[in-house]
Amino acid sequence: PSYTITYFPVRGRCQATRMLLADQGQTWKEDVVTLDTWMKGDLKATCLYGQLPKFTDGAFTLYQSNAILRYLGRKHGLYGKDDQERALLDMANDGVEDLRNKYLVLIYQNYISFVDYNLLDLLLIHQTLAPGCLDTFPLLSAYVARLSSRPNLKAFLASPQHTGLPINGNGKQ
Ligand code: GTS
Repeated sequence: PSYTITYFPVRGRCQATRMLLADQGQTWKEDVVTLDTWMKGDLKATCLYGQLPKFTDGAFTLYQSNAILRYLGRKHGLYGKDDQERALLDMANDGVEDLRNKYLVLIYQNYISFVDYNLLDLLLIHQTLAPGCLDTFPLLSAYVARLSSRPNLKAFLASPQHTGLPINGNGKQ
């Protein structure tokens, strides 16, 4: 296939593209990027906005999930028949984007409970005991990365209050 999707191992912002391609009888290649690979930073540095998804059609490269959808919409006759229809489709898609952003805030930012701190603590301990132990668990890895990047928590995890304390009292860790 000439199409390649480069993205994390989630549905995320790529599933609409995948659904479009599948429904239109297209094939594509998946270039799956693990969190570990992403964290190395080399790929991020090459991405126009420092983010995924990246989409290629042969030698042509695109970023931004909605630009990808629009490109495929144009290419596969899914983008209306005149300027007014296209304007209405753009309006509807912008509405979907507004909803998606609300959903992303719900999923990635607002849901937090005391259980999250407890689970994060234990997962971080696991990573100390066995670095890489979450590598084959993309959802858990993403969870740890997401929680650890909350600004206040990120600062705390980098502070001596966290890094300066042993995990256990008997010296094992
Ligand atoms: N507006 C962009 C789009 O629609 O493609 C947003 C892309 C984006 O937020 N990418 C996230 C990312 O690359 C991953 S996801 O939210 O789509 O799952 N995050 C990693 C980083 O380093 O920013």
